[in-house]
Formats: sequence, structure tokens, C-alpha cells
Amino acid sequence: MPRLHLAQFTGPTGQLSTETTRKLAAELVTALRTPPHWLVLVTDQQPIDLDGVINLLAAVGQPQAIAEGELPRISTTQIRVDTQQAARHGKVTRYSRTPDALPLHTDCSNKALPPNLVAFAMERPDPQGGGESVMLSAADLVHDLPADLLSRLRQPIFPFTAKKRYPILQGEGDEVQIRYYRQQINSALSQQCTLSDEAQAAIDELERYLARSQRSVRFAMQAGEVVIMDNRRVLHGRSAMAANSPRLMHRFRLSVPALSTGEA
Ligand SMILES: O=C(O)CCC(=O)C(=O)O
Ligand SMILES: [Fe+2]
Repeated sequence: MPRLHLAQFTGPTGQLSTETTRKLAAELVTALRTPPHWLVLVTDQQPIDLDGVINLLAAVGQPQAIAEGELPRISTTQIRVDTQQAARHGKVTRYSRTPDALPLHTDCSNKALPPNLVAFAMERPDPQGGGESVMLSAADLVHDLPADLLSRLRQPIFPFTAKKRYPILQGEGDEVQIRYYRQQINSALSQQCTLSDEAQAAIDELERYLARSQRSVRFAMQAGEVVIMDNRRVLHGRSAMAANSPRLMHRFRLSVPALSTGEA
């Protein structure tokens, strides 16, 4: 599993100066542009310094920002079991607040351009070992898929909103990008749009490959760790946890121009 230790960048005080923040941000961009396009940042902080994480992600998003004080927009959300939020109908994001497993997916798969950087900072892991993280890069997945399925997944026939259809796969080789969330497609289908037989068959076949992929990586995040991924090149998910699990994560999303080169 690709790991980066914050301590290698901080001085003895454990503080990140503006200069070292920039250096670490550049390392992160380089790592995220390289297969498998995700990594775990180990902070050793107890509790994790969320402002520090946001500051670092801002530097990844916009290297000039910390100097100019103009921070890129970063969406920040707590991920914990929340029965009230989980019961809200309509929104696919409510699944995050259940104790259920989340199948491999792209965040914001209904957006024209999903944010390319998604990060989860673990504040409090599940003491019973539930809620393990699962990652699968699109490049690894594509290795397993037969050519006829690949070409069907590249067609813009998959509804992610009632009005918009997108391809699931885009780009070639290591540049391959993915957009997929079965629940998002189900949600679109519940709003009066249809799925062709061809698209349905392609999704069913993709699901079978996802379910048995030997290439996905599953691991338990420790307190103080941050998993950072290119959300357009990596699918992520998690295992189930107990209904009363105290697990607490913080989710961050932003668009990082430096990750999007080679994109149309
Ligand atoms: O709980 C997790 O580990 C992941 C949650 C997730 O994928 C999400 O909220 O988008
Ligand atoms: Fe997600």
C-alpha cells in the first residue's frame, strides 16, 4: 500500500511551514498522478489536525493559494453512522451515513465533472474492525475486463441523472478514467429514465468483475491516517460496521487542476 509519512516533512516541532507544505503538496500531486493513483498519508497526530489537512489539500489544489490567501473550494463532511441522515430519501449520499458496506464507487458520479481529489481523514476507527477501506484503480480493473465489455463501457449510454448519460470508462492505458456508482444509476432509473438492454448487460457484467476483483486493496485505516485518491481514476468503497459503531471520518473533496492533464 502506498504510504507517505508526514514526519518526513515536518521539523522536530511537528509543524508544517509554508515551504514544507508546498513540498509535501508537490509530492502528493506526483504520487496521485502515478499508478495506483491513491495513497495513505500517515500523520501520527492524535487527534488528527483537520485544519492542517485542509491547509495541505488547499496547497495541492492550488500551489499559489497559501501565499495569496485564496483557498480553493474544499467540501468537508463528517462520515459517521447517522440514522436520521441515512433515512433521508432521494439523496444517494445518504448511504455514507448507514453502517452498511459501500460498494466500489466514484464520488459525485452524477456531476458533469466529478471532483478529482477525494480524501478521508480517520479520526476514530471502528473498535470492532468494521468499516475497512477498499480501493481499486481503474487501470487495474481494466486489466481484467474483456475487450467487448470495455468498448461497451466506453459508450455514453449510462444514466447517472435522469437527464444525463455518460460513459463509465474514458481514456486509454494508464490514463483511463472511470465514473461508476450503481446506486446513482438506480436513482436515475427511479426518475423516469430507461436503461437499454445493452447498457444493463454491461453493468451486470461489470458488477461481476468488481465483486470478484483480486486487484482491489482492502485495509483498516488507523486514527490519524488520511487516504487520498484521484476520484476519476480510482473506485473506493468500505466494508460494513455495527449499527452503533462510533467510527468517525472526515471527507474532503476538491478539484485539482494539476491532476487533470491529458483530459479533454
Ligand atoms: O466510509 C467510508 O470509508 C467511505 C465513505 C464514502 O465512500 C463516501 O462517503 O463517499
Ligand atoms: Fe465515496
